[in-house]
Amino acid sequence: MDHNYALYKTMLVIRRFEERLLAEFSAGKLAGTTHTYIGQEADAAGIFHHTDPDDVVFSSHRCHGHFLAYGGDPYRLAAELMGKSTGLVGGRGGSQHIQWRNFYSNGIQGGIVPVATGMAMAEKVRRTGKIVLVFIGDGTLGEGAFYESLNIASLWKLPILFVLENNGYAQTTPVEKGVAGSIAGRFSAFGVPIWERDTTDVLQIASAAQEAVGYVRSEIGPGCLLLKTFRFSAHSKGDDPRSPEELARLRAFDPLDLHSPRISAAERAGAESEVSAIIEDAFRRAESDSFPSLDMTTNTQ
Ligand SMILES: Cc1ncc(C[n+]2csc(CCOP(=O)(O)OP(=O)(O)O)c2C)c(N)n1
Ligand SMILES: [Mg+2]
Repeated sequence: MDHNYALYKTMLVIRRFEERLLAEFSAGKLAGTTHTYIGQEADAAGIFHHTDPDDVVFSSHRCHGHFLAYGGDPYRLAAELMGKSTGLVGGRGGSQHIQWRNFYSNGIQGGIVPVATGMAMAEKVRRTGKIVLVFIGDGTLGEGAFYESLNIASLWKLPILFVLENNGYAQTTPVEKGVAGSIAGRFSAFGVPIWERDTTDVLQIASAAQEAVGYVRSEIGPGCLLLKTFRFSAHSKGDDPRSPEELARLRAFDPLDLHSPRISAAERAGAESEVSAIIEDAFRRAESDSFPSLDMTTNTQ
């Protein structure tokens, strides 16, 4: 598949999945909460364009986009979000706690970082050639375990790529009010090299990811991919202190709009209809599936 088309389609799958998810919530079809990746699609699409299928991934509360770009099935994710037995973890994990192949997510901010660091050590000891990617947000820089992990990862030269997606907010707190000093400085203090990009252009993110992933895989040590991005939707479903004007201004950074001129109008239309069929099928099948048994002693998967 053409490089530009593949990147566009990955971003479109994420965008349409998340839009549909918000619509399902508004229609009262889903319980709990969710955090969507709308606006940040170029990060996941660009990064997973240059990873290996067996690499290990740790994601956070905002995991759907990472999971879909990793190659996860939208139907199994939709079923998980609906609490169905066909979901990724039998409907028990919901939006933030999913697992499939080497993909793991956990909603406790920073909680995944030491676990990911330990997994990187395991991959190094077993000489598998796999690397670990761990995604965190700007608001997670306040978690102490993150710095302990950076220290160990650097000392022991572990194959882990820290991906920091700085979307400017931790829920409703702007980054300037929560993070002192320089973000890059927090990595360089531990001797971790940084690939920093202030763009939502998927091609630029993909090329930075290719370099960073190559460095980490070469067994020299950990790396950091430091990406500036923008979330267009609320933190979860309705909590957004930003004005309509600010949200409108952000649309200039829409990664799909930036990338779409690189493919033809026919390709754009083709991607739209293919993706819309995938999303429709995912949610329709998930909705008709059954809920797991409430008997906790049985394995529902
Ligand atoms: C230890 C912990 N504290 C608080 C929360 C509640 N919480 C969930 S996401 C979030 C903000 C996260 O901000 P950031 O790391 O920037 O990620 P983003 O939501 O912007 O993707 C908060 C406070 C949590 N999940 N875990
Ligand atoms: Mg943030």
